[in-house]
Amino acid sequence: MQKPSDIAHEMLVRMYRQMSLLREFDRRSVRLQRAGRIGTYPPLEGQEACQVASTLALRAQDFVVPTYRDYGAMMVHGVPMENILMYWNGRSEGCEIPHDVNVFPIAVPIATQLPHAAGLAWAAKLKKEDQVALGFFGDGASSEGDFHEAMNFAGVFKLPVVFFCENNQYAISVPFARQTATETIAQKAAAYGVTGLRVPGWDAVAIYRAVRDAVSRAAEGGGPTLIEALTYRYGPHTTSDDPTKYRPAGEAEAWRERDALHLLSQSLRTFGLWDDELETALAKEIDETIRSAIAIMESLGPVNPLHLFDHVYASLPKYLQRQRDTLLSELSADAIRTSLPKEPSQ
Ligand SMILES: Cc1ncc(C[n+]2csc(CCOP(=O)(O)OP(=O)(O)O)c2C)c(N)n1
Repeated sequence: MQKPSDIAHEMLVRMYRQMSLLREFDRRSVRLQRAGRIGTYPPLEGQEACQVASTLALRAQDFVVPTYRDYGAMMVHGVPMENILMYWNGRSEGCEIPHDVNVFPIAVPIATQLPHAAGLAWAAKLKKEDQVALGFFGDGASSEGDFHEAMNFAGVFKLPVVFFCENNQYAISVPFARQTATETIAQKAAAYGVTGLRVPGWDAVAIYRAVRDAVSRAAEGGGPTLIEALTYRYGPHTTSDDPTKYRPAGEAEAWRERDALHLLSQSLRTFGLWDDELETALAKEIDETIRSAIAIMESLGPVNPLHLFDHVYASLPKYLQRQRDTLLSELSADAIRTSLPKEPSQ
């Protein structure tokens, strides 16, 4: 890679530091899940550049609209790491976004966040506020109606929104070739009068440039962009599945040969911006950051499953009240009940 003349060196180093933090956070989260210290977890290893470089190209006033795998983007835009751990530990506190942070909560239903991103952009346009929404989605989400509706709406109203597809080649076990008959996802943009482009998901600089340019175009009234980043998740879809059942042997290893983190590290070293001493200091800093986030998450004690019923209705409908009563009696009968906080008397 040539030393970029259009990106500050501090930004390149920041990208590398954030991507390193994210990789280590992800590996430890998988281990926490295996040890029963958090619940099901969707690993992102392989997709660090997609999430970090894209979000670093935003301005603070812009919005990040994530899926369940985009907590890298969420953290870069200001969501504390411990909140992400709390979310995957089943805590409602994990859904809380600090008030001054422009990040939407995690979306688990596929593609529903894309009309939200378009809606945010529409609101910004109507209110004449200089804000762009960056909505993430996977290749699988491009088969959902919500994707097409969001693209159409954004195209018709020329909204300041960037749709960012992390094409990690699989929707759980469904490979890209079974997902769509088109050669790329980026080309679908043409059908909606939207700018479409494809970038290598292993090239953090290319991703940064693509999002930066799309954000300025959107902010200047040039309308939406669909960016497809070619990437790969090295691990399972979530800690609940086994990718060896649906992926050819050696495929993940082949993708590792163009690993985004490794490539960026090599480039920074060639440019004289990184060395072993900085790497050792970074590893120590990352270790402390993650340990502290885990300690905060674990200091909250065991999760109360009855919280499932909180925060949706002011008063529970009868059928949910019945479900809550059933769960409460099952928990009472179970030994686990002894470790739960006492029910407040109503
Ligand atoms: C509306 C809806 N349908 C089905 C599911 C089940 N589901 C969870 S993840 C997933 C695959 C999504 O793949 P993709 O959009 O490529 O994202 P990735 O997980 O690869 O990041 C499916 C079908 C869901 N969560 N929501």
